[in-house]
Amino acid sequence: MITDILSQIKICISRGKVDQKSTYPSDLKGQKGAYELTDEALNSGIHAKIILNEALIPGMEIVGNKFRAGQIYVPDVLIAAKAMKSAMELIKPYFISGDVKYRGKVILGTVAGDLHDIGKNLLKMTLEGGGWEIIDLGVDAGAEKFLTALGSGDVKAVGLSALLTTTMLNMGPIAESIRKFYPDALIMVGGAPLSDSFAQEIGADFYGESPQEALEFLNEKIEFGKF
Ligand code: B12
Repeated sequence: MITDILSQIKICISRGKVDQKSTYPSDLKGQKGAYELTDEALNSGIHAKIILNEALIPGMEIVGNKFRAGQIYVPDVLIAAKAMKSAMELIKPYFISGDVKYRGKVILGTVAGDLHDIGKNLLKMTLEGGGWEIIDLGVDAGAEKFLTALGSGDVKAVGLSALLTTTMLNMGPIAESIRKFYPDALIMVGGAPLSDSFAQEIGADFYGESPQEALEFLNEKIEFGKF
């Protein structure tokens, strides 16, 4: 049954069961992981997009919700991200082959001075999973890096991430430069110390607590013809 394999994949992502070899979590030892199950699902003819939307993204959503509620910790988030990554490796060729069409390009980076990239990487996976092509600037990206990437053309949105109360202050000048040279690009900001009011203060178009919210925001923009 399609729904069985999808819910098994979802469990593997949310519990951080990467593949059959992985010994974590101990109660799933020896069982197939996200990697094998995703492979099986693809081979049985389930569309890559369905696996993404109904298993992988919901799996990471569970992780994000539990992390925010303090029910799991950073190592749990990291192992779940690893499981997601292993499944995404199998899904990616379907994007590249055009089987699943990209909705547009989005630039992501943690802002100047900030090396915390776990949240940004989760955002990347979620948006990629949702059909967006990501230009990943990595960590410690200043205005110049963002502007150079925007120069590659046809970028719909830019996502800035910061985890430090000091580095979040670098978002304002970066957002200002983007506005000046690329007024049509949407600016999304996120990271633990941020808030809606801070986002408004620096003129960002969107602030989200979770990658899923950012995905919904972008998809809505497409539906309402902003792009
Ligand atoms: C892991 C970690 C590190 C790792 C980072 C490894 C890595 N590759 O990311 C290391 C060890 C390198 C590190 C270093 C430091 N850290 Co640190 N670190 C953390 C820790 C434990 C977890 C952060 C994390 O990954 N959270 C999990 C992710 C999933 O959450 P997230 O990033 O918020 O992302 C979510 C959302 O915010 C959202 N999101 C994120 N970005 C975006 C962007 C957009 C556009 C959208 C829509 C959404 C979105 O989506 C994500 C998923 O839901 C926190 C404490 C904590 N428990 O939070 C401290 C913490 C962030 N670190 C802190 C500090 C002080 C430091 C250091 C200065 C320590 C030092 N003295 O050297 C250095 C600074 C390094 C630097 N220049 O950046 C402080 C920050 C305090 C402050 N008020 O600024 C914290 C809060 C710890 C503390 N309680 O003091 N750190």
